[in-house]
Amino acid sequence: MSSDCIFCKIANKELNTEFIYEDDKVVAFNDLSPQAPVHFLVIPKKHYSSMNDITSKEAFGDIFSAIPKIAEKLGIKEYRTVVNTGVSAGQTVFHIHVHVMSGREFTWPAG
Ligand code: DGP
Repeated sequence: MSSDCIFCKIANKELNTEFIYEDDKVVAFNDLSPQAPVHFLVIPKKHYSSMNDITSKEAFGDIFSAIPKIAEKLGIKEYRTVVNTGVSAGQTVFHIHVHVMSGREFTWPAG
């Protein structure tokens, strides 16, 4: 837990954010600034500032194994996953999170 981290506060249930999924390792909630009709974030409960701080396979497994379960719960079969790592890549919240977006067409490469 990092005391000044907004996503730690969310994971710790300090901000009354509604979870669309929770297990013992991760939580998922809708993005405040959705970029698609479906846009949620999956975060580990444990604080890692970014992808670069994750050293265990388990952490990735916890995050990514939750995604298809959430997708099934929401009834989505096609979606884009994005992890921004570092300021130049668009990371604004320094607690690793996976964006999951669906419900529209996506272009490639992403801008
Ligand atoms: P990124 O730019 O990859 O670091 O994405 C951060 C995302 O987090 C951005 O899409 C907006 C979202 N976000 C920031 N603060 C909050 C918050 O307090 N609640 C929710 N639900 N989402 C937030």
